[in-house]
Amino acid sequence: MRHRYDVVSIFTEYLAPLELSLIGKARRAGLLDLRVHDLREHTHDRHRTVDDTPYGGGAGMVMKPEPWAEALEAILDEPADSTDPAQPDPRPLLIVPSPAGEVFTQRTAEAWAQEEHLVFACGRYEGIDERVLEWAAERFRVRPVSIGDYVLNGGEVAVMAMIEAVARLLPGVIGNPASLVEESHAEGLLEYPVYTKPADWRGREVPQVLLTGNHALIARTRRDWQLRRTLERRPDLIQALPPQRLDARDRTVLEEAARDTGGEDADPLS
Ligand code: 6GU
Repeated sequence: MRHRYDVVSIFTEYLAPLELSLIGKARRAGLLDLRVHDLREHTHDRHRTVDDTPYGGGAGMVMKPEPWAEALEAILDEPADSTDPAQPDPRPLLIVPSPAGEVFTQRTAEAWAQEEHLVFACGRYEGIDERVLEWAAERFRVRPVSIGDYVLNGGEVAVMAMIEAVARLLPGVIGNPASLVEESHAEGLLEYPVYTKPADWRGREVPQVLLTGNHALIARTRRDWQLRRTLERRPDLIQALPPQRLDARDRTVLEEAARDTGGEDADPLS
């Protein structure tokens, strides 16, 4: 499948880094058809106005509906060069970055990597007139999405994060697909710490188990490190693990770690 991503923004220069690195390479290789569109091309006044004051009052400006409708219609009128008959709903996904959206996770990235056509509507100011989202729902599957609980000035930086997370999952974009399998969040745990040469660096030695050549022991030790690190930094991820993902040894490691880190009466599995 050839993937098509359209991004609409009033700051198209913000998206310039999408020319670089793996994403840029995927574009040049023809795996990814990524088009960036300037919302102001769809204004018709001398000042190329995209915003106006909010009805009902309040701080800031709201993005006007007309340029958005025109920009989105123009995208729909530029058809993708292939249509996958396996896609159950031919309406493209319209992703509206917003701190008021559902939170984007690795699961979201995995689902979007299966989609042929993604459209990103980057809002600025206080957001886009809500009627645009209602209108768009007849033509797109509309998804307001946040990248976390903090506020950015606009959707562009969030869209770059989302496109990078999704595009690296497309077949052929990453040189070594094995590296996708065991990475952070794929298995619900954070990654284990990694080390390279020299074995002794400024008096700090690499954990000796990594030099044993005992691959089973190394794998088990790395799993212990993942469990301890996740419990320490992201206890919410431990709570969310389906119980069948933990073997007896995993439970022992977590119980010991919970005991060692002051969480005296905290049972990580309860
Ligand atoms: Cl997707 N957009 C904006 N403007 N702020 C955010 C965000 C998105 N996600 C978190 N904060």
